Amino acid sequence: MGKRFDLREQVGVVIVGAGPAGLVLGNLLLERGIDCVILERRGREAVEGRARAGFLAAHSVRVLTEHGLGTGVRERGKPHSTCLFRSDQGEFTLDYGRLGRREVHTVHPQQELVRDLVAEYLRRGGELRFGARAEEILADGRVRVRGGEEVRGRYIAGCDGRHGAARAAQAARGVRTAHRDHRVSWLAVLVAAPPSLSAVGYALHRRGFAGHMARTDTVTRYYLQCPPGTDPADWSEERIWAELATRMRTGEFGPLRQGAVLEKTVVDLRSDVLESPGADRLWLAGDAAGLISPSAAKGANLAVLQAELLARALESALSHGDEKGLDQYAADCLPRVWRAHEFSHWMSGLLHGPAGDDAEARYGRALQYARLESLRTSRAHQDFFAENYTGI
Ligand code: RFL
Repeated sequence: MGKRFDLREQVGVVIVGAGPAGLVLGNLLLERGIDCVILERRGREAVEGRARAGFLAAHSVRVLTEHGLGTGVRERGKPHSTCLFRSDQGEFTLDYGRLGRREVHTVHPQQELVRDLVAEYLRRGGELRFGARAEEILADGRVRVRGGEEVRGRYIAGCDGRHGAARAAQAARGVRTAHRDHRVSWLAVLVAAPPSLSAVGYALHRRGFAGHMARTDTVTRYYLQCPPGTDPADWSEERIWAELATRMRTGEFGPLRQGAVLEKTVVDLRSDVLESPGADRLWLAGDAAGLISPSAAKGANLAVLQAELLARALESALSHGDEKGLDQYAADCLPRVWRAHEFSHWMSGLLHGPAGDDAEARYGRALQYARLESLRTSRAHQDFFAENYTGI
């Protein structure tokens, strides 16, 4: 697909993984005249059909636009700037677009972004091999692909997510990971119905958190907090709508627009960060370098940011022989990543109260409601929220 390199030759950069990180990186490298090849273990249809994120930060949109990748986002994306919080204390909206740096999100489903990026990468003449699973990444720049083939790169960009070969290679080198299991899971549901609210909806409830997020005019994402280990098959459509109605207090605030459930998966809220996103020939970006729980919708945005920084560093290494930029990549990434994690963790504390009714659970829930009340009433808290929610 696209231009074919003789893969026994060395290419500038072998990118492993065709998610947002790998595809943005590939496009940026081609724009800079650097040859690269993307290896993706799945087929094209699976890659382009995988519904995950939807909220692009202003910085991500800027990166896409500045590098000729913003047509789809501009044409089909919708600006978004309001959150709505519900609890037994009532509801309030937070127009974060009018606070902080006045930055807003653009709602553009991840699978559409991926489709745009694949098309543009191929249009630019890039080589993208679907169904090519990297089995092992070797220190000398070779990547062993399932089926026995080897691909060689001056550099390898590990953009293959949390369970990919790049992480395994980093672990084998002794790179450590900082990790938090939030001990919370979400049933993530995609429904064929228009959004029910004009805002992102966050509902706090004794039975657990429920969330509402627009995706397109005809598709909406809902979340229901559920115990870790939940089997999505235990959640029938009736049960999903009944639970959403309870937690989103539709009796008080009005019904949800219902439609067929297109997809339901359980996401365990976990976060981790590799203490180093790379060295020598192997550099990681996106979920491969660190996984962030989806509570603040940061994952895809961090992937775009890291791809942008890594493209710049790889360009100076390959075009000017200057590898200092690659060390700088680590130094530039980690503080931003940690700030995103800190806010994501803060959001998780806001959205998830402890279960049960013992003294510790009651204490934890009271803190959760105090945080919500600060957000409702304090301009300083609202500014903190706006800056961190939209920033990256
Ligand atoms: P991806 O998207 O997982 O892509 C990695 C790619 O690598 C391939 N791969 C391999 N290829 C070759 N060889 C191997 N050995 C390979 N191993 C894996 C995979 O098939 C895949 O195509 O990682 P990337 O590019 O780092 O992008 C990260 C984002 O996808 C992720 O952070 C976000 O989706 C997280 N996320 C959200 N982020 C946001 O910014 N805003 C949101 O609103 C948002 N909502 C979400 C989310 C994640 C969710 N889930 C399912 C965890 C909602 C959900 C439900």
